Amino acid sequence: MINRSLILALLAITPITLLAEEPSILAPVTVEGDYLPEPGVSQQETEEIMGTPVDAGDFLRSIPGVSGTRMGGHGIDPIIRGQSQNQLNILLDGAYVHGGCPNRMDPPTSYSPVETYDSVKVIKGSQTVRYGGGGSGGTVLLERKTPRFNEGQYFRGKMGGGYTTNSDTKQLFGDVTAGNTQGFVRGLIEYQDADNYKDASDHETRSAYTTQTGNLILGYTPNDKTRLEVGLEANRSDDVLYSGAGMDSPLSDNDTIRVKYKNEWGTQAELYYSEVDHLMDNYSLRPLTAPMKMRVPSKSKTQGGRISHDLLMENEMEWTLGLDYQHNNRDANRFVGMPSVSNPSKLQSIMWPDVDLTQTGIFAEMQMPVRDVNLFKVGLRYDRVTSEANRIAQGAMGGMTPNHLYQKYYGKPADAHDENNIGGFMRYEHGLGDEDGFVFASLSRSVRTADATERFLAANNTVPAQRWVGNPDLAPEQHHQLELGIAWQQDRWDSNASVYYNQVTDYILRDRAHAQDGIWQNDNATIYRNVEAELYGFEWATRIQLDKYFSSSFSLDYVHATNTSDDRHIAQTPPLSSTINLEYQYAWFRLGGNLLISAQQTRVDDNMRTGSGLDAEKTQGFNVLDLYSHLDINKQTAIKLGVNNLLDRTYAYHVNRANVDPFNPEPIQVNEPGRAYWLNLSFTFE
Ligand SMILES: [Cu+2]
Repeated sequence: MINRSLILALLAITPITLLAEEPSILAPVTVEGDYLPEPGVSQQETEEIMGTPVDAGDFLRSIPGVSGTRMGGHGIDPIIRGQSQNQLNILLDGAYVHGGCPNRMDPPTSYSPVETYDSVKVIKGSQTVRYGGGGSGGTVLLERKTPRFNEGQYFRGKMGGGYTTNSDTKQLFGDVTAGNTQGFVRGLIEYQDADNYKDASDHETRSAYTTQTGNLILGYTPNDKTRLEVGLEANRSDDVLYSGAGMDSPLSDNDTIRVKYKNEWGTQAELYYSEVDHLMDNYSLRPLTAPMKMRVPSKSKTQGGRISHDLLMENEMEWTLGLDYQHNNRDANRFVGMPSVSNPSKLQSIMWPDVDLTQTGIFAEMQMPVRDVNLFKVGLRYDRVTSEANRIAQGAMGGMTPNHLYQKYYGKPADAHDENNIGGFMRYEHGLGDEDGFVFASLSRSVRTADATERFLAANNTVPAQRWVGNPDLAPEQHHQLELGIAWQQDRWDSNASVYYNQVTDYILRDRAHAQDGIWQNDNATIYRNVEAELYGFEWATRIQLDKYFSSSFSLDYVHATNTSDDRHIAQTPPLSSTINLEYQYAWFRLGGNLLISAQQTRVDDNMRTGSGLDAEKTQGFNVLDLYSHLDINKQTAIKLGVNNLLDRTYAYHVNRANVDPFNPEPIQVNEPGRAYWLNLSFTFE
């Protein structure tokens, strides 16, 4: 359960912070309304969603510059600026939910049906230190913002559903809030059921899933600026099929509890506890083709909190001071059995040997105007990180312990590990005189620690290439980034662009053991090691209002990633890609087309004998056209209708998953769905 001492400690801090800071407070700072689109920042209201995204990862891929890997129908894992997994800080309504699958069948975004959130904010790169250490690639905030009821208002709600052909996806959701000015009760539910889809070559792809979400939020809102919320959320994913993996997942259950508080003096506190139970096997949802049955039950528990305080000083200097804490525990076992047994029970590997990872941080951010038109921002954070694994000496099949594996591949057993990490950023925005726009330069350092998989994974196998072993001695990844950008706006045209250069010390590279000292040159076990790396790229987005009815937008993004220690390409780097959009809007009607163009990717690391073999291959470019429409029938009812992959192209994103199926370790690119028509209906009431 939730660590009681943590809650008490955080609660104890609240009044002290208040007392200490109260005299200098003028008002809490809020930024709202129309403002210049900031380079690298996008905020989307989930009302604007077109079609039925499978999960938040699927939705994020529709944002220019965000890519994602697909292993099946569900659980798309996002990539921003060539960075993924723990290089991104992903918060689900303030909470960290670290998935339960050692093979990332369930990234955090798989527990977040977008319809149950109010907005999705993506901050690319390192522009804030508020949401935890690391986040070198970016921060994704899925947010629920229940508005306070006005006098005489007691009820609001929205219900809807959707259908997508091809995968025969059926979706229903409901969002109902009741209360008054003093408080509210909000209930959110979502249900989705999908069959396998066919790619455009008419090949059926194992991608079916069923997901259900229920959410109850109780809020106390004594005035506009004070609120206390308690949220209980349950997510259930059942019978999720993965064509890109050697196993499927009969169940993934996530429960999350959140407590949030903010007051009129600018203090905010959030506490959360999330628990994931995940199960995957290679026989209950597919015919057994492997020589042995395999079953991997696993668990991930995360608890944490954040308390921060905003101050506006008399010289318009705005400060945010805060403290955060996060503890994650992960445990996973792989059991095997003969094809004749019903429930494999022989412990073959301790995949996650009861791993504890604790991060405690303090942070400060400040921004101040300089001569009215310029802005200076600075942030600094310190994190204390400790990690240890508790089952490293326990024997699995053949008496093999996790420690034996660490010893074999890194020359020593695991030890408790700690880090003291310092990160921060500095950013200067220079207003462009009369024109509405600015240029900026920023420098940042972000430090991300290795996760349970990178540090302690211990999957054994008699065939070396099918072993997968974490490195207990990994140093944290240190990103040093320089970013230059511009944003400007004229009456019909706005545009923003940025270029960045990221020099990474101790980049955590997933590789093969042949490069390790003292390891047989043909041992291709999956290992992790620190290398030097260099990532650079650019993003450009522009939108133009052509006339009263037509608007168009264009985006272009690119990242170039190199392991400079070995002069090798970094695997899983998305290619140059672009989106072109044209939209017509007339009062209650909107019609648009979206073209995604992806270039070929030839900078790959696709050979496990000489490199990591994590890329499936060099990938051809593709382009895909989607059409959408939105019709407001009346104030309450909206219909959306569209078609994805109109030209029925057979294609797969370059980025793919690594297949850790011991019987078939080759990475597989999973084709995207062929042409699919979709319909959404929603009904709003008050
Ligand atoms: Cu799994």
